[in-house]
Amino acid sequence: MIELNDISQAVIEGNAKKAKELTLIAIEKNVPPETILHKGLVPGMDVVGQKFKNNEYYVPEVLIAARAMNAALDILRPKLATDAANYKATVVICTVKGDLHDIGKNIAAMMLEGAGFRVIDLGIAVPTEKVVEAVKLNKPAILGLSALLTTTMTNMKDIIEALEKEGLKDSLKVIVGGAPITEEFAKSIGADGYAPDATIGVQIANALIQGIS
Ligand code: B1M
Repeated sequence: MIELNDISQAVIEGNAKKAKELTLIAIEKNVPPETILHKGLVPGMDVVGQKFKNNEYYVPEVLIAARAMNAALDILRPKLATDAANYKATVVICTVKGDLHDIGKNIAAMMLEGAGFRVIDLGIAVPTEKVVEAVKLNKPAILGLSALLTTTMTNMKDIIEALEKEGLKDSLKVIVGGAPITEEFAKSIGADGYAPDATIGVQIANALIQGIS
């Protein structure tokens, strides 16, 4: 019997091999991918975050744990994906300039894909001009922005201002997320939605595209 706690533990230990193996076993045993994500992997990363905060873990341990988490997410991604013909709308998503944190952004991207969105993931530390370029090119209904640092969250404002300047802001909705982001901050920079977690991100994206159509 696969224990979701063991999956959490593999992330906490930064054991990518074990995290992947246990995720595969859980899938074979028909544990729903959403359960593996929310009851196995994410709680493991929460513990890592606490340990980092309490100076029990330092950057190398956190990095190793993040690799284990991302390795398991790679296995879950296809299980959550929707078939291309049924896409609801396009989402462009990224972590903003100066910020290397991608776990939350990857989860948000995966959950949106699973909910039927076509997701174009620009990656991490994406310069504002690249975001604007990607919006021009892909004409998404939603732009998802992630920032985990108080020093990089202000780059979200720069992106929204750049979109306004280019006349692109009215054609899409911006959802912001990441640990330091709040509803107030989101409102203050002119974002259309604040997603404290990926599930709420999907709910907001669904609500916003209904408003668009
Ligand atoms: Co960093 N780090 N880190 N780190 N790191 C934090 C963010 C920090 C809070 C830790 C702490 O001190 N307690 C702190 C920031 C402090 C601050 O700004 N006030 C911090 C720091 C200081 C740093 C460095 C500066 C450390 C250093 O070098 N001395 C450095 C900065 C590097 C950089 O970005 N330029 C750094 C580096 C790293 C690692 C590389 C080691 C690693 C990242 C690896 C990776 O991502 N591949 C790392 C990690 C892992 C963390 C913590 C421990 C965990 C973050 C995480 O993955 N959480 C973090 C502590 C914390 O957040 N409590 C910390 C799990 C994830 C599932 O949650 O990302 O919040 P989250 O995503 C959620 C929601 O926010 C939301 O949905 C997600 C899923 O539910 N969401 C969205 C997020 N984005 C969304 C977008 C959407 C929708 C929803 O769009 C539609």
